[in-house]
Amino acid sequence: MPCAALVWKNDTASASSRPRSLPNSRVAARVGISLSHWGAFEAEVADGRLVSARPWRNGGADADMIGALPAFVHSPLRIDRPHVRESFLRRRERAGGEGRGREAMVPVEWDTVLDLCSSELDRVRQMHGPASILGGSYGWSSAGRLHHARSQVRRFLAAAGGYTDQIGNYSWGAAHAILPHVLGNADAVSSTATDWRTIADETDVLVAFGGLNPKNWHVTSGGAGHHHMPRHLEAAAARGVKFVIVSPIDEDTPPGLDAMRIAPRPNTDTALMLALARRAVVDGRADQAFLARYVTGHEAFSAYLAGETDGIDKTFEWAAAIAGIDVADLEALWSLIRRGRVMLTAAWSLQRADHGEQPFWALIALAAMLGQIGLPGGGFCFGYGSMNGVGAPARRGYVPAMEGLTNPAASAIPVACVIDALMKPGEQIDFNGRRITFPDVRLVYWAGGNPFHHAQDLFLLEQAWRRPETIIVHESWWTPTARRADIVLPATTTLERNDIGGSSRDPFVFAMPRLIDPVGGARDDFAIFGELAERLGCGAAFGEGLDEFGWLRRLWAKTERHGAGEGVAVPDFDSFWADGVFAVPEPDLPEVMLDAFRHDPLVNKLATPSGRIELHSTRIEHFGYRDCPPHPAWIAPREWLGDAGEDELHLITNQPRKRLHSQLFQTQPDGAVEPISIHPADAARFGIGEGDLVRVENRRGACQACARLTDGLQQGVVVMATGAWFRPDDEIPGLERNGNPNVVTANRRTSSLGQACAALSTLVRVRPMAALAGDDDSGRR
Ligand SMILES: Nc1nc2c(c(=O)[nH]1)N[C@H]1C(S)=C(S)[C@@H](COP(=O)(O)OP(=O)(O)OC[C@H]3O[C@@H](n4cnc5c(=O)[nH]c(N)nc54)[C@H](O)[C@@H]3O)O[C@H]1N2
Ligand SMILES: Nc1nc2c(c(=O)[nH]1)N[C@H]1C(S)=C(S)[C@@H](COP(=O)(O)OP(=O)(O)OC[C@H]3O[C@@H](n4cnc5c(=O)[nH]c(N)nc54)[C@H](O)[C@@H]3O)O[C@H]1N2
Ligand SMILES: [Mo]
Repeated sequence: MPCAALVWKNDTASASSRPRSLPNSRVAARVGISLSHWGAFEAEVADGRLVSARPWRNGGADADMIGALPAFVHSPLRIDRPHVRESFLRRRERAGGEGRGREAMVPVEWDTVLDLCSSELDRVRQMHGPASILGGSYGWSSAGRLHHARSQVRRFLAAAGGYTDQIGNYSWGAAHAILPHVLGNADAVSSTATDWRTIADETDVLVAFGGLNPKNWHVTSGGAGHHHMPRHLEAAAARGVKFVIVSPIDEDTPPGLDAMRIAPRPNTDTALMLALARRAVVDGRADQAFLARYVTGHEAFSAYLAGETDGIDKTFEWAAAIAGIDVADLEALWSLIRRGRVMLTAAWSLQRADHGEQPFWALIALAAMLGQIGLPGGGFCFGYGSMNGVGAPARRGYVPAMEGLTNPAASAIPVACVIDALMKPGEQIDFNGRRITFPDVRLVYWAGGNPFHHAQDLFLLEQAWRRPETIIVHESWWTPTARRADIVLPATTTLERNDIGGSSRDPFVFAMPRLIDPVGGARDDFAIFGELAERLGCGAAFGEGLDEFGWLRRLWAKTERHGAGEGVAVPDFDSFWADGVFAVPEPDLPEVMLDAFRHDPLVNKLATPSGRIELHSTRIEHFGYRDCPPHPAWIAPREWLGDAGEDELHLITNQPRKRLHSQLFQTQPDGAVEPISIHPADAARFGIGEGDLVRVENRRGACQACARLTDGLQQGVVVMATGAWFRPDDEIPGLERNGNPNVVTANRRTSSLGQACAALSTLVRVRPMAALAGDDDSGRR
């Protein structure tokens, strides 16, 4: 059965040469500048509608993603009015959750719905306590810092008496937990990265575990004016930096880059890193002076590498067998990195897997052996291939964040534990040395996220989602999450409100003026929460008496203060707003991660117990977790190719090329199904042809996908991007139609330490869809 895969007009960003005009602080500017997470753009507005959008000023943003904005903003899937689920409107919390996603949604007036929301919040807080309101509301929301929906909902729920929050994130949850034990904080994923200019100047070899996939450089959290990662890479390549790309798929090598490729089985990078570290010791290449001065625990770690604790010497032969590569690949890699200036990097994807703490810790251990941590262009760094702006020169602190409030309920769950929290109230779990007790969730409040995209095992989430008494969602579109709410409040998009936007990984701060009127009856999240706060008697705590521009001025004042502290001239708010953009001057010196520590490890000691880089952590040892030992270690994933059935394939679910997760899916043609990349030999084994509609399945569920045959990936591996909207089949239970791979990923976390998303450890079977009828039924619920 053939299928329509998703198509896009441009494969590369085309820059705009149109003149830029000043944004207007009110409606109806002809051309205005604004910002999305996928880049700054020029918006052309006519008759109150956004008619076209182009990347701003040769900024390198993806022209397809920017060009899709009019279809996005004016999509027929925009929610035009508040809606309430039919039986919930009649019976409130007694309606039960079974009808979510199935029943009709009834349009209601704003006043009615706001009364309903405030009385539900009040009821649940009075009867069950604030912790029974789950309001962590994970999700990217949109660019613009005042109207950032997730910040708004958490601020509101804190003002209204408290809620259960979510700790960490999906992007680098495991790193967020492990890095403070090793380096004293998580800056190496959240903010710090060695400047690309020092790589161009100093590096001899850059080894990228997980590759440097240019698709990920379309996006910056908060949005960016510059997308110059390809240029940084070109500069490095031009100077002769040798690149090594370690990834199961070709697409992780930027086009035109003459790189050495190693294609390991997914989730086996830790074994490669450990074997290289072992070889450093054996060859006498381990930098003993560095280890003695800056590192603790390398003796215990080296003993493990030698097999003194587990009887296994971590040789190249050992690692190559685990990773399914030739020993010669490791020899070649070792001969490249044993001398010269070496930068080791890992994509964030590596830690979004079973025991995802280990590859990041092992990378630091290998870099410590080579002794170049803290030197320009050397050592290690995370995420060069993960997001635009990692390692780009930019000053921090100029983009003001919306202020949060302390959560009086002091309740929180790890971000990826939503299903378990909903299904197992009162249960305790380990989490990074603590015990967390799941609250008794009665009300879920989500604004700015799409859990029916981002969570794993979505058919299980559907079951868990039936349990709460009340679910309130703010959305702009009828996403799968909005469809599964009891109360849906339509939110404006960034173009319909005034804001300030930008990212600490980019040298611009943007004014984001309101360019069109709210579409339909949509309201700003901020305005909705303001109304609810008034009804709940916490209006002053939430809004502090400020309106939209009052808040924008207050936020900008922070930027001005920050500039004053650094001797950078920042315009006053009115000039900034009239100019539309503030270009933050480049930092004087390129950033080099951990250079101060290297310079003086006593004065600038790390915030670890030893003040040094910890390759053995006594703190983690005391936790006693079987799934997170006290030093970097190889632990086989629960699902991987080393222990797979004859017909099982490893599914990588990476970030989509031309979407931001599930955002922009609504602009893609109706009936289009997400592609799955599969090796021709695997396709032949299962009778799959190019363009065939296939079923991707395991015991958790199945989704459709459109087969794309390519020998650009390792046999046994298949790749699907995330973000297709969850659309279960009406008749066949356990089958999803649009190609959302999170129906087959597992509801499992990295370890007791991180309790983080481990989506990238998934085995599946892939079959032609036509074979469905005669196939066995074991995959379906
Ligand atoms: N299998 C698998 N799953 C993954 C991943 C993976 O690698 N593999 N990656 C994970 C990662 S790293 C992430 S970050 C998550 C992303 O997960 P999410 O952040 O939940 O994904 P988005 O699609 O960006 O969802 C944002 C939602 O907010 C809505 N929104 C945007 N602006 C506004 C606004 O102003 N107001 C309101 N009320 N709503 C708004 C959008 O319409 C959209 O529905 O996914 C995770 N899931
Ligand atoms: N276009 C676009 N860009 C994005 C996003 C988006 O939605 N769209 N989302 C942004 C967000 S929220 C985040 S957190 C970052 C995420 O950044 P990453 O986590 O780095 O991105 P991914 O695309 O999930 O993975 C990068 C590559 O890692 C490879 N890989 C997967 N598993 C393994 C493995 O076990 N070993 C090795 N060696 N390689 C492996 C895959 O081939 C994949 O292409 O991306 C950001 N960038
Ligand atoms: Mo992410």
